[in-house]
Amino acid sequence: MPLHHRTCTLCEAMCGLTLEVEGETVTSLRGDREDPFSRGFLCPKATALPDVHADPDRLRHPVRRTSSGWARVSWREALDETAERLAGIQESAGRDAVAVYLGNPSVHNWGTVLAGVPLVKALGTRNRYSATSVDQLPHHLAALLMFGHQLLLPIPDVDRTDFLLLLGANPVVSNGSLMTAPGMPLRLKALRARGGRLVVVDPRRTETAELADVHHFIRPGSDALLLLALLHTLFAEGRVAPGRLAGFSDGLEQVERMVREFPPEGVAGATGIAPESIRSLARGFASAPRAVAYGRVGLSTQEFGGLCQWLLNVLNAVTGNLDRPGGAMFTRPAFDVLRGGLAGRGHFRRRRSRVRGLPEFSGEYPVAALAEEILTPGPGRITGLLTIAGNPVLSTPNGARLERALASLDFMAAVDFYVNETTRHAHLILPPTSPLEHDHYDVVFHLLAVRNTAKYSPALFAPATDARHDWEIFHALSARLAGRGRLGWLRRAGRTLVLSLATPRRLLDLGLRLGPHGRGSERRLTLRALEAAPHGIDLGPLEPCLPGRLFTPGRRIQLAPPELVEDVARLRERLLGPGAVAADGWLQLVGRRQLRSNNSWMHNSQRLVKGPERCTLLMHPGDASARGLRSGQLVRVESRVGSIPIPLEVSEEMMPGTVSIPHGWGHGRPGVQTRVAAAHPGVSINDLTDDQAVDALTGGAAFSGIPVRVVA
Ligand SMILES: Nc1nc2c(c(=O)[nH]1)N[C@H]1C(S)=C(S)[C@@H](COP(=O)(O)OP(=O)(O)OC[C@H]3O[C@@H](n4cnc5c(=O)[nH]c(N)nc54)[C@H](O)[C@@H]3O)O[C@H]1N2
Ligand SMILES: Nc1nc2c(c(=O)[nH]1)N[C@H]1C(S)=C(S)[C@@H](COP(=O)(O)OP(=O)(O)OC[C@H]3O[C@@H](n4cnc5c(=O)[nH]c(N)nc54)[C@H](O)[C@@H]3O)O[C@H]1N2
Ligand code: SF4
Ligand SMILES: [Mo]
Repeated sequence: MPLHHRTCTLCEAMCGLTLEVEGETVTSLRGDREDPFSRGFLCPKATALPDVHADPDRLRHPVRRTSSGWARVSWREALDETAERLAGIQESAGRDAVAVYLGNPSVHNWGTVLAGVPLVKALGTRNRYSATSVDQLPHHLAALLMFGHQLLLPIPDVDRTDFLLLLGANPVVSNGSLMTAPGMPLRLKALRARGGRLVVVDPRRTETAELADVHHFIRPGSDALLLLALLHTLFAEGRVAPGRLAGFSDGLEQVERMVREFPPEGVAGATGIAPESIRSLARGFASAPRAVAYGRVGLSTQEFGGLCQWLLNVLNAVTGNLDRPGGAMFTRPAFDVLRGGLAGRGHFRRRRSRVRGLPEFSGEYPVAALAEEILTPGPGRITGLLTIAGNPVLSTPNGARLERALASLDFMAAVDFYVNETTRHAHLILPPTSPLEHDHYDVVFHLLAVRNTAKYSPALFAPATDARHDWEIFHALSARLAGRGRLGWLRRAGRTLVLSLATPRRLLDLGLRLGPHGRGSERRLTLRALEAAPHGIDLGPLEPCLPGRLFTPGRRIQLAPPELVEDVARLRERLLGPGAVAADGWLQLVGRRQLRSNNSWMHNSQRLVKGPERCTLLMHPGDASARGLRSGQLVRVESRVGSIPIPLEVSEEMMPGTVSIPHGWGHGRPGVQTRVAAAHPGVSINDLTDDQAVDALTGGAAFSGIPVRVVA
């Protein structure tokens, strides 16, 4: 039986898989040992790829919501009606009356990445939203302001470092994020085995913290103070040594002045970390030959997420660890969207959202504003919505309010293959092919990988008759909108011709040829060469590339961008000011991820949900006994916006005063058509998180540290 090799598209790790099939059934799935990057590693979630493909609940043709349930409609009807209704709303109420939301899997699918731009342009709305503002927005802001391009993200060189400082990340479970590195557990063990140090800062003693030399509990939302105190210590003890970076960096003195007022003693109370521990962490980091600090979801989705990602970059830079092996490095992917202006550099605060005045970032508003933009009357109100590969009812703050808003829309369409908590509100659902039915190349994650590699995966199964790929759905909608006068250039150039030329395959081949390993290089990489190497091609370790790769004027690193420096006053006021002490009896809520879940859409695989109930509230024994609560008991958790019942799991893992709930659960809502998930519903943490709690700088959701009460 021929073996099929492909990249797993479920999370960011890009593991190579080897599959065997009989007819339409996958009979075996294992890690591909010959994949030069993942070398056989895979996690239990990979089995969900065949499960999703075979899932009887997966939609295989467009459907319309009717009073008696979902009814099949033809593609022509579904596409015509979607384009007509969206355009109709825009023609009567203005372009911004239609909003679009792009969810996480859209970055794992080359079709949505490459064909999404013309569609969003054809819609021409300012009401663009995505999962970015509940995820990695602060990384893009820091990259834009410091390095001049929103996608020039520094990646921790885990395989060569001697000291890894991890804050608000749990890569043993998540397998890494903005750090594509298949087999993170093995890579962390290898770091320890070569004598390197791993330090984890997290309000929970996570699976990653279990592998660490040192773990520090930290009060949720206070990491920016810790980072300022680390920088303070480095300056105070003369340990600042940016090395060659000094020649092309601005703002070092400003940073020095700014951190003066944050000695470790001044932040110990707010962070919960002792001054001596902060000093010793700073010393260990600065004296390691190669060190890197990295923070992920727990840092990005907090009230000072913007400050955190900036200060992490500064910490790496002032210790000379930016752009050097073993530090934080930049990639040179074979398909380099940073070259030739394919991806815009980005912009910030060009305008503000209508109701709350939250800032745009690169043309998107924060999704925490979506519900109010639908519910608040007046000119510019959203009455039509297109969602693509997302489930914002479960994944964005105050999902219950968003759900009420969705129910009030004049028209909603979704490009998705499940009737989930969000898409059940759509009038029409347009389902794309399954992940095994289309070719794949990681346009995004090669850009974020700890090593330069390239791999092309052909489709495993031919698409079912009458099935459409995401990009075909997008092209069909774009063409219909262009026909109504949108994208004048597209109409003039002949829309069918242009769109039929711009297939993902053609764009990839062109991108590879124009890329750093293409035409102008020795390797002369093409799509055909990739197709001849089914396990993927190794393109070598990350290499220093600054200042050449900077996009700032004069190619200089901006260590102290004014927008970020100004925000320090807000931090000081909020966390060190008089009102900073939490009221008695309140706990701080944080989230967590689980090995056999992937955001909200992996719970319809029986293999992944079996076993004991996983959607539980973790609480420290001291907090449980103070409330007379015990493990296994059903408790009620209440926040400003909502209240949910959930089983309690008492655990020493938690920092006293904090509790944790995994996100992505809550499938008990009526009308959801995922039968396995509905039998293991859990509850949604985002029925507790607050749409009003955002990082005022970026508008990103502040999930970390939501105040809650817990009662029997
Ligand atoms: N409280 C709290 N909330 C969080 C987080 C947290 O840590 N805590 N994490 C946040 C993060 S990091 C993220 S990324 C978001 C995720 O939030 P979202 O992106 O809104 O939601 P997902 O759960 O990823 O939903 C993915 C949907 O895409 C569909 N899908 C899968 N593959 C494809 C495809 O190829 N094409 C199309 N068209 N559809 C597809 C699935 O059927 C599913 O319905 O959640 C965020 N929400
Ligand atoms: N198995 C699995 N893997 C996944 C996903 C999944 O759902 N399941 N989702 C994928 C996605 S979309 C993403 S974005 C990545 C995310 O990847 P990670 O960021 O590595 O994943 P999380 O488990 O959310 O880790 C966040 C950590 O931050 C901690 N934390 C919360 N608040 C704070 C705080 O204020 N300060 C500090 N220092 N820590 C805090 C939490 O306790 C948690 O341990 O994972 C990806 N991989
Ligand atoms: S770690 Fe991520 S990419 Fe690797 S097998 Fe698991 S889900 Fe797939
Ligand atoms: Mo994410």
